[in-house]
Amino acid sequence: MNPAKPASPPPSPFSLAPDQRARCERLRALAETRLRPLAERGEPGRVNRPLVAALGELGLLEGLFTSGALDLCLTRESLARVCTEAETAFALQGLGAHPVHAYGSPAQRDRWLPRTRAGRAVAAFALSEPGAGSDAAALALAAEPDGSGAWRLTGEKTWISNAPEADFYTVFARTTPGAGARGVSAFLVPAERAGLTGAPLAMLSPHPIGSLAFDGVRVDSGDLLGEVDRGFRVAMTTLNRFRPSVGAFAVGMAQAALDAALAHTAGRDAFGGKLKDLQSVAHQVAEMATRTEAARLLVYAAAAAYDRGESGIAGRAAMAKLFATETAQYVVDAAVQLHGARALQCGHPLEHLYREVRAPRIYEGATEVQRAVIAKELYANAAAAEEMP
Ligand code: COS
Repeated sequence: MNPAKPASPPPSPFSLAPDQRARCERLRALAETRLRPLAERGEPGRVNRPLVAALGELGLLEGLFTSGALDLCLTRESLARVCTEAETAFALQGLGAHPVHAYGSPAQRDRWLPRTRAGRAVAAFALSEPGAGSDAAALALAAEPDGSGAWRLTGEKTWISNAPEADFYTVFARTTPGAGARGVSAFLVPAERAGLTGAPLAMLSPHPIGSLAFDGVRVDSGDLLGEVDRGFRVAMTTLNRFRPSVGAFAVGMAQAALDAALAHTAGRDAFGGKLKDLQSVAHQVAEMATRTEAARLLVYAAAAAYDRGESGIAGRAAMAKLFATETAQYVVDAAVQLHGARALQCGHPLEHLYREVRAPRIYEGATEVQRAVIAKELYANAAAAEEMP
């Protein structure tokens, strides 16, 4: 006799629960009807404030601060399948404001978080510098005491998403020269602070990116996020939370490219039949789908491990980000190839995805940095296992 089937099977780590799937469908519908029209009216390389405000009005930004890492991934994947501009605007609010949420004082949180959630204040995360990209601990933006208990920030940040149009920046600066990662502090710097200027950069990435120049910008203890000289941890723990979700963004783009490839190859006549009837084409879409699903599972697993507070989060987040962003590049490229020249025409969804998919292999830690993080953790674990009695 077959055992009775449970009415509602327990949630599996390998597939989403019905309510999670329903939420993803709702998000895709919202992205289609409410967000994409606003994104299409935006100007490439500029902050799209109506789009950010709509993300707030729809209650999506609230989730950046209240939901777990897996929910964050599901939101990013769902938005990315339909509207990458909405996805990125959503994610940047989280990256810039998470340090305020996690490390800010009550005054900082009260001033900035309600407006960020409502989509009325635009946030940015300012870590990279001309001389400190992958080697983030080499950052040189100087925070020098001015004798009154405050600091003056002097130097430059570059490749900062949402700069120079953001309303506030989480800025990482050097409070102790020569101390590497242990001499960095995080500050919340409002855009209107005297001495802070910026310029947009023309990049192969449709979202706004710019540089910031600090000319003796005054910050005091009320602007600190966390403790003096403990800012590197603020940066790294923020990245631990967001790296799997960059992978989710990539999975969403890969799925969109796969969907486009399936539709095109099923309908396109060539060589006396449909493209899909060619084995080389069928095998190609099978490979794209398999890699996309593997990336998705790695992303969900890393995010779920984060939510459960498991150990080894940095390595798992790195694996998810690395594998998913590299996979998305492969899948989008393969989808372009299956479409032929039409996919390269400006305005084609794949032409857009082809430009979007490149940057995530670099930002929030390049693929090579993710490999370094993973290897470091592997060797540390192996050494710890050896020391065990
Ligand atoms: N989570 C928590 N803490 C971390 C961490 C992580 N993922 N990575 C490093 N740390 C902590 C370490 O534990 C260490 O703390 P203690 O000083 O208390 O021991 C400190 O940070 C320094 O760590 P480490 O010596 O490993 O730092 P490195 O200088 O070797 O740099 C990498 C580590 C390369 C991983 C880091 O510079 C990095 O992530 N670079 C990429 C930066 C990036 O993502 N830029 C994009 C910006 S956003 S678009």
